[in-house]
Amino acid sequence: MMCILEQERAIAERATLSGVVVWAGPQQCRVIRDDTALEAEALVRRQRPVVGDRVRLISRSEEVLEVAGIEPRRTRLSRPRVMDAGAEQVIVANVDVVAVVVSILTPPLHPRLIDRYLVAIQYGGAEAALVLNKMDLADAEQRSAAGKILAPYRAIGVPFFPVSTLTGEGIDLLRDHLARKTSAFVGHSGVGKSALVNALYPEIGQQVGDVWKGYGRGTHTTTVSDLFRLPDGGALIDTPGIRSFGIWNVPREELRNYFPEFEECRCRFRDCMHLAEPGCGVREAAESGEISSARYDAYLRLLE
Ligand SMILES: Nc1nc2c(ncn2[C@@H]2O[C@H](COP(=O)(O)OP(=O)(O)O)[C@@H](O)[C@H]2O)c(=O)[nH]1
Ligand SMILES: [Mg+2]
Ligand SMILES: [Zn+2]
Repeated sequence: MMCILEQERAIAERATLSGVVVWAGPQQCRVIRDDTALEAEALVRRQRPVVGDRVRLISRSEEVLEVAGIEPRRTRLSRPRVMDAGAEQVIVANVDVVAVVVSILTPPLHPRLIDRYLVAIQYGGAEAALVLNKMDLADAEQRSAAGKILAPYRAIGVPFFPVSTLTGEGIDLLRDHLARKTSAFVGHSGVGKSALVNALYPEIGQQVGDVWKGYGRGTHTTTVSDLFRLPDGGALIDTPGIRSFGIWNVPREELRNYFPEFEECRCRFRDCMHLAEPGCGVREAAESGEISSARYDAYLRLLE
């Protein structure tokens, strides 16, 4: 019989095994530790590990590893659960950059999704980037129309990358921006998130084939997030396409903080919600075109 102290020490020793979650299923996850992929059961009370999480593992038996705990998340991207809007769904954890991917055509550009993502990204503590893919499909006129639609995001300083995975346009600049960081690609299905991973790091396509063989997963449609480690120490996370993206947990009075352009309007009311208050500087700036009225409308819609 081990005394309690010995038992605790043994558990502590076993629990020092830790790593990063690269794939998370409903009850299991895959954790990379050094260069080894480990399968672990993930039944942590209430909190489920997600891709990007650092977890501590414990061996429950000779063969079975179990997630014993999740390290506090440095950043996160969350949304309300689809089937249970009162609960949080963390999409990725501990990313430096969340790159919102849209395509210039097919599917058409929907900037309102970008507004929601930007709020959630800032709220979760990561940096945002905006990737406009499939530039090869667009003529000069379509390019300039997209440029106008996306101008408000450039105006607030979101790094912007027009790219084509087909021609390679803009891919080097994007790779430089993401170098040595952990980044996640998010956006609608079909915009080219998985194609981007391949265009940025063709050798990862190889990794997909090698590492994930035998797990019975489709090769092309991403149904869960995957984390790919990069040769430079960074990582890329490919996420499944989403139909809708809602804001999780941002209090109404805080929403305005995630629209950086409002600060420049110098609304003279300190606690202004920038709604219908007479003399509101933000409203006036939106009416005069000093800030984007589409962004202001997006704010109003999110407040509702
Ligand atoms: N024309 C064009 N098609 C692209 C480009 N990038 C991806 N695609 C196509 O868009 C479709 C969806 O790409 P995929 O990477 O699966 O999108 P995801 O759902 O966001 O991961 C595929 O048929 C790709 O071949 C691009 O730069 N130009
Ligand atoms: Mg995909
Ligand atoms: Zn105001």
